[in-house]
Amino acid sequence: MGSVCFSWDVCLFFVLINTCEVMGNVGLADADECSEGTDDCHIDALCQNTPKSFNCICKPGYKGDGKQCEDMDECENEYNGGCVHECINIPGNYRCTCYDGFMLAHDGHNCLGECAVLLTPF
Ligand SMILES: [Ca+2]
Repeated sequence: MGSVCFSWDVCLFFVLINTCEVMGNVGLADADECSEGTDDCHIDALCQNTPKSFNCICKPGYKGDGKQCEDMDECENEYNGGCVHECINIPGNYRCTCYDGFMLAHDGHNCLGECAVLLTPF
């Protein structure tokens, strides 16, 4: 049985093709930076693997470009975060609280007065 190669030139040609294919595959192979932990997303960002790259997206409640994310202060706006009484900013979220004697409604924003107590004559 003779060699597969008929001449050195042909042999070299196939070696080059193979090398190119191997290198090409390495170049095209996608590394999942997110699962490898080589991404540089912020701790409060979500890493999203894409072909040849990855995206960093700030988690809900955070603002930024993904490399830098900071908590949004939902209470800072003119609507007081939509809270009827008090708004408390917390990392990645916010919550409403009510003055003494009031209960937070199921919608998490309104406050329900205790009518029974308020209407009781002295
Ligand atoms: Ca917040």
